[in-house]
Amino acid sequence: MSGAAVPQAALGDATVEVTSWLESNPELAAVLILVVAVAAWGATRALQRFRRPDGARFLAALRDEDAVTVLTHPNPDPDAMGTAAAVAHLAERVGTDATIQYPGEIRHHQNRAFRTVLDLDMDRVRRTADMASESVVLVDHNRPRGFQGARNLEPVAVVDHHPGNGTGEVFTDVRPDYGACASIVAEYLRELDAGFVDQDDFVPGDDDGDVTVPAQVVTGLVYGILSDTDNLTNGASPAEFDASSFLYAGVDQDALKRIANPRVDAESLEVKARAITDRDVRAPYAVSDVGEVSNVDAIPQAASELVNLETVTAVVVYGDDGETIHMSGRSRDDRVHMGKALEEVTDDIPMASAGGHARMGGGQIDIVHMEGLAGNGIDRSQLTERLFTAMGGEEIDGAEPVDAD
Ligand SMILES: [Mn+2]
Repeated sequence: MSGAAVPQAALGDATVEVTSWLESNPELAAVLILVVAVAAWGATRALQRFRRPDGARFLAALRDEDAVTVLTHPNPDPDAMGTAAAVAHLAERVGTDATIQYPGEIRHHQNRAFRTVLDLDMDRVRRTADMASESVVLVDHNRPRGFQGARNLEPVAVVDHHPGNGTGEVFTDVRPDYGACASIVAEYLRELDAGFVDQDDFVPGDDDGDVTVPAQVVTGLVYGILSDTDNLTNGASPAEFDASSFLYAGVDQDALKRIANPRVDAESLEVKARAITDRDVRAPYAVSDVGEVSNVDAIPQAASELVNLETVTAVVVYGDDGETIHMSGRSRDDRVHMGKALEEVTDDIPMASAGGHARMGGGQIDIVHMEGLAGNGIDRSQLTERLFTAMGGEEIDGAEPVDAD
């Protein structure tokens, strides 16, 4: 108890000492007060900046650049493309040139339909030098990948919903608890009090300081949310529902319908038909060689179709583009780990790659290497045999290496 009184007295002494020192040094006291005031002002500013909503901070980060490249991951899906379109729109809105770019390929007819219906301008990049600008904004991923120089690229901003610790130099917003990246950008729009306008009524730069968003961009965000969450049934957080509800008023319902139900091109149908008629069924497994196709995306689609046939529980469909055999496997059979089965089939073939999950797998085999440079490889019918063997869980005899002499 008495211990408490001692520091009290000491503190009192100290106060008296400081006060008398300040009285005898008035100039220093003035400087001290100024320093304290500036520090307090700085701290308040920092706090304001810290508290400024993410949408405003993101917009400010974009405004600071002359031009940005909005970069998606290597195989852009609707969430990546929709987010990229919205970010590019916000950048242009604050006078910053924006180009949407992607490494890799836009695969799957849904993704291509998405790009077409929303009329998205996107360029492919193969190396850092292909970037439209020095400043890069990453969307839907937080570490650059899939092009030459990716490892050394330092993005200026990152907006993503995947786990990872990639950051942007100026702005980072990674929310792994979100089901779609589009929901994050939708939140920015809401914070910025964005208004929605019909596509035809949208005039760039004619918005008197308000953020207006054309229906095309809004529709892209909604479809991004729907496609990343299986129509809000898988991995959706409250943010996806909130964002959908907020964006609803600005959606082009017609465009949304067209993206969700793209017309299947004739070849995809033909390849599916071929996969079914030419299938080799050894119940409960099936293998189908669809021969040469101009669009290899039709192969996984055919595999998804074939595995639904009665009596079939695991299936591999393969075809080629003239140089490379593309294999796609599906399994609804717990005994068949499709990724491992395909891996095993290609194990001793040079330059081949294959893998995947238990229910879904894929692989590519260079035809020349499969047949063997010295004619000591395997042909297509032997590949089919191997596929059945692997699905059946048996060991595969490697191709006998034959001496060239
Ligand atoms: Mn995503």
